[in-house]
Amino acid sequence: MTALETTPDGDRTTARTGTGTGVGTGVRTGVRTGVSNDAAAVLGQATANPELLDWVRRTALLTQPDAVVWCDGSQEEHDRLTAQMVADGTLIALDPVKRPRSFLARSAPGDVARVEHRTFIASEREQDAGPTNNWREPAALRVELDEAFAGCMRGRTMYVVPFSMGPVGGPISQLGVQLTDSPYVVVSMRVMTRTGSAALAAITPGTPFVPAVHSVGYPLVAADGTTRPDVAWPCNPVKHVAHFPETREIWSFGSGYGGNALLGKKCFALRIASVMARDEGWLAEHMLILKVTTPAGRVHHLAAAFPSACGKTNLAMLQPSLPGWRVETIGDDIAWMRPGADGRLRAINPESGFFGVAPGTGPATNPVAVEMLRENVIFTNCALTEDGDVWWEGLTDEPPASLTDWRGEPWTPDSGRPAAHPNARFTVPAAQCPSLAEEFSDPDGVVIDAVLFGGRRRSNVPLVAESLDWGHGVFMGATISSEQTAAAEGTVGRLRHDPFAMLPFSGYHMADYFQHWLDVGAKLPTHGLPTVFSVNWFRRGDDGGFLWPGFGENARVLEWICGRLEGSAGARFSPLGHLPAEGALDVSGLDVSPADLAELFRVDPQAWLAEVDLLEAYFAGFGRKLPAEISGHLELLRYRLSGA
Ligand code: OXD
Ligand code: MN
Repeated sequence: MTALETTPDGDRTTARTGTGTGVGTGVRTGVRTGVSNDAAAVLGQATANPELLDWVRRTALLTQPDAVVWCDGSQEEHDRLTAQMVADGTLIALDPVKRPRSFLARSAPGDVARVEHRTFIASEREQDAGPTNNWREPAALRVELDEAFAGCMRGRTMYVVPFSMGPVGGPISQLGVQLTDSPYVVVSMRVMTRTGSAALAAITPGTPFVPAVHSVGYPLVAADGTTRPDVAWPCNPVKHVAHFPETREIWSFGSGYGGNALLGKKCFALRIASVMARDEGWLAEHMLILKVTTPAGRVHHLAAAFPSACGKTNLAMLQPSLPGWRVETIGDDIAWMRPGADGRLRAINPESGFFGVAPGTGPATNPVAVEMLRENVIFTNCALTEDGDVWWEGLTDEPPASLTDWRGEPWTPDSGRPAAHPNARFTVPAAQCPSLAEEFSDPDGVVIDAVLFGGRRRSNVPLVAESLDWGHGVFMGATISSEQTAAAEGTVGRLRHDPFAMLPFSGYHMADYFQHWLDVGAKLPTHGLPTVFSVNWFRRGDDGGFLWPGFGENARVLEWICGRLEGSAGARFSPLGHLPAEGALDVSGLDVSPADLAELFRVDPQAWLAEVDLLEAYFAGFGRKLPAEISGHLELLRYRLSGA
């Protein structure tokens, strides 16, 4: 049997033929003309796990790399790969004094972001993917993938990257192995996950791991043996980011960028993990995690979901404007939360690095990140300065007089186009974050006291509101939205709903996902339930300006939230939940007028009744699967608004 054949049920993860028991040490093997059946039997084995070996062998037979390299996650390996990429033109080494041990990559202009329209959930049943995912029939998708992957690594090396999401062996952690033909992905995975020998050693026979296959889809040798030179950023115009929830597999083809290619992140830690979490009674969420210490020394942990591009990394690294308050970072993007033995939800950040958006990150918006990015960073699609450093819009008020832009073209402030791509990124180890909490590495995670749901709303949604109970909190998560287009003043604009900020990331039907949140809450004892809040930093006044200063001043909202957790902060009832009582939100010293403050919390029943109609229409798209409790909360909201 060759790798091109699959088992009758198409399950590539099932071990069929152990390929030996020898334990090697990252040996480079393979033959120039591709991995033959014989060569595959000696694929530089670094593990004695027959299932893992068999899957690596079968993938190599399918993709036909010249060589297979087992990655050990060492510094030596990182240095070798980065030096090779500098020599090949994939990376530019930045000035060793200005930005020590840091590199700039420029992607192909057609490969700059996640490709949601090419992201597939291939569950056995269409109804398990739901209306918000691109469903593909698994057998048909496997045929497409087999065609795309056949020979796609010819002329390249296939790297085997074992990794752990979360501390290796931790009770909330999970294991995976990514096969990739991109050395850029290998070095990025080393930052973003715990890669290497410890993860590999943990994948003993029978231990579940998520198999993730990735190719940039740019073979250097064609089937007929003709060759072509490599390019700085190989990729393919046709892209597939495919997930098989039942077999917990990931196959990604054609892109080298971000969430398309660093498969531990969105593909594993959200889409596949959300399915694991549904099946096993935990939560895999698109949430940052914060540790907040009050002036009295009380510690609270908060998890917060915001749609992409709402400043999650800034909030995760918030520097409180209020004296005596301390905010520390545990995660900026993903939280895995499991009920602990004491019935409380405990969370880890499964990642080990930050893959943040560079533009907009500057001394005023996120001084912690600016400090964090001083060394050991892989920048992608930022601009290059004349003295070998990087720049992006927002890093300094004044742009440099002359730059090389993200495409490699000369740029000046008069060029009339951004110097960095708007989705330019930094990839940096979490350990370098000056505000990192020591609990970041605790395998048992932290107890989550509060969950925050936020959108980017210019109207209607108050600065902060506390849910009435868990079900109402789940309703708040289900109703996160952002205005798609600028709203006419005082009216509700076209809303893009992004429930739980998971719209592109839930690996299963969104209505089942709501039900799962309700179920998790129903199983937790009352003392284990975090309190749920909704927040909105983006409300605007009549003049179109933001009503709330945001950034470090968001600490004032955290202060009220912590006060509610401790039972000391006052609240008043509103149709949307509990709002801060008169004077309970500290705005002293802020340039927020009493009128603006009132506007930040104004609940306009007419505008809200219109929004309830929009929500009802949105929820109707989930059909019969929408939990009755969610539609019940919509009706209760309508009722409360009618009486307001
Ligand atoms: C991200 C995203 O990159 O949410 O984190 O898009
Ligand atoms: Mn994200």
